[in-house]
Amino acid sequence: MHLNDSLAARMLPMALVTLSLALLPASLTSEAQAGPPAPLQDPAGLPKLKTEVAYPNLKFDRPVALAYPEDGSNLLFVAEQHKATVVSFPDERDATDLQEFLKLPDPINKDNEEGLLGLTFHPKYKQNGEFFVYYSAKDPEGRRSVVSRFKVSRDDPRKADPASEQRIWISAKDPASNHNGGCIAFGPDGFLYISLGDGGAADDAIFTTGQNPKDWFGSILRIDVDHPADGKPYGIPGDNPRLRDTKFADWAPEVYCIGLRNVWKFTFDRENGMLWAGDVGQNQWEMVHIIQNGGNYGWNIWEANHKFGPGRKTKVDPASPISKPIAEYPHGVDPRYNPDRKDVGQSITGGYVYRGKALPPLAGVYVYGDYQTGRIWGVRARDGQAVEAGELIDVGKQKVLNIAAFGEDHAGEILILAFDGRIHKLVPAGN
Ligand SMILES: [Ca+2]
Ligand SMILES: [Ca+2]
Repeated sequence: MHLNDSLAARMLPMALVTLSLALLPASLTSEAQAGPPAPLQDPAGLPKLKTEVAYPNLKFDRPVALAYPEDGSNLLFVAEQHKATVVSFPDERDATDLQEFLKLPDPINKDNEEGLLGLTFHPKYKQNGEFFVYYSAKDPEGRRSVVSRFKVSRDDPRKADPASEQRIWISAKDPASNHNGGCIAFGPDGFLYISLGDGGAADDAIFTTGQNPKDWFGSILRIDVDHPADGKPYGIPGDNPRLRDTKFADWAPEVYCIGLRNVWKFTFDRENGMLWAGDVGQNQWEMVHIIQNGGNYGWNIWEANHKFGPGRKTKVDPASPISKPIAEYPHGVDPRYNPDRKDVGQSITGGYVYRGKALPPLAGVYVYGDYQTGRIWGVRARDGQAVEAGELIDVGKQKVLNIAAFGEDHAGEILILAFDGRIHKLVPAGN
């Protein structure tokens, strides 16, 4: 599921032309740095794009998640991180009808990576009115992450019923305010997926959880919210690792995969159901993974394709060998990036595989970005391997967006939620 050495060897020297540094495995990085500058602004096969404001009349406060129900309405819903509200509006360029749908009834923590972080609608929302949120609860018991089920009100589709809250999943106590993951989404299997980071601080030192499958931290979890079992508000899908193979006997039943540092965003490809995750690295590398049931993505032994020093004594979980990312990018300054903006990035924001209609050359490309620098990249996978990759927009030519999240509208067009309070979209760059 990653760019292996044999593929890279076959593609060199073309790799330097068609693949960005972001795709080169560690063994080739030094070679690449010795070669000619890679045209990272002009990757073959990918379109040149720019961003523009998608809904000029609407502003949001720290928008961090966008979702909508399959109920025949044309509404989009946005989670505002620190206001702890979900707002909705009609998906029309000139929309002005922005309404509060939900205000979280319980107090939340509001550090940089805390708040209302995740939002998703039940696949049968039209029938059952259920939706789910992920938030950083400020409980008397201490700091922890919560996934709650709410219902829409009986008499107004634009209002949720705050009294309907049912907490269905609560993390263990979490001493640090960062690395909480916070993304939730239903897979094509109808199960709810939850990302939870390594707890926080540096080096995975608090919980040493990356390679420990017995706890929930450092993982994506998968639960069945429709079939509570064993005294819990949810059931365990029968093909979760723990239940499907005795080699996963040590894994917590909810754990779907391990070895992740902090998956702030993951999404499912609406065409083929593949699960893509942007995993935030520590001080040097950011990475994109294609996630598999039972997968191990290496933290804290690896940071993307690079051995991570503080994790050198960590043992790989014996049930699952480490998979490498399909794409990575470095922190700091890289001279091969365009002359106006050489800083690459510091914090990945995972996006979506494009399945819209407005940008045909982008079809099938996974689009992701960096919160700090506003760069936006694309990677196209074939048979689980990267075949095209590079930057999609020229950040030297436009305002830098602090990209908190990507979204996907009803038609599959990609939206960008930025901390300028706007939702942006991708359009052709023109000449
Ligand atoms: Ca934390
Ligand atoms: Ca763990």
